[in-house]
Amino acid sequence: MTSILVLNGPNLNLLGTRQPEVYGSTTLAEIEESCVAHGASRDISVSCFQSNHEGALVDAIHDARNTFDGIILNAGAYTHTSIALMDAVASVELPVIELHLSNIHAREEFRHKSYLSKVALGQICGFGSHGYVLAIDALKAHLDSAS
Ligand code: CA2
Repeated sequence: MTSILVLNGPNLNLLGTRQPEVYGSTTLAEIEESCVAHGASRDISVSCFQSNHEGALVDAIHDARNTFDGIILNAGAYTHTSIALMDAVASVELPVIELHLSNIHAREEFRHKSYLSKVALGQICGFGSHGYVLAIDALKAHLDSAS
């Protein structure tokens, strides 16, 4: 069975409580439930983890190597700053889809740069919480075509 980790970074635990005009009104718990349910309907095991700490996200990426077939990563603001996360993604040699709720390219200039894009399989952004489901399907299709 395909196994996917959905990994969320800093401040995403606040989803649904503030800035709904930017990030929507769906909570992280609801997003995680929909990811698990969507995966189950397609014979994909989905596990979810969120942390506000860069090192914990690096550890989760390292630990994924022996457990998961791929990762969906919304690294939040670390997307734009973290060479450590970029190096972690490059080191595990798992397919990683970079995910953003908002269209980072249509926002402030500092959000246009992503260290993760250099090492990710691809990027999905601008589709709100639906992006996670799109990413699960894209990752599954990639894994099926690679096997
Ligand atoms: O659009 C995305 O998913 C982002 O990764 C979200 C990050 C932002 O720094 C990235 O540029 C794009 C911010 C997440 C903050 O989430 C909040 C949720 C509710 C209230 C406040 C912040």
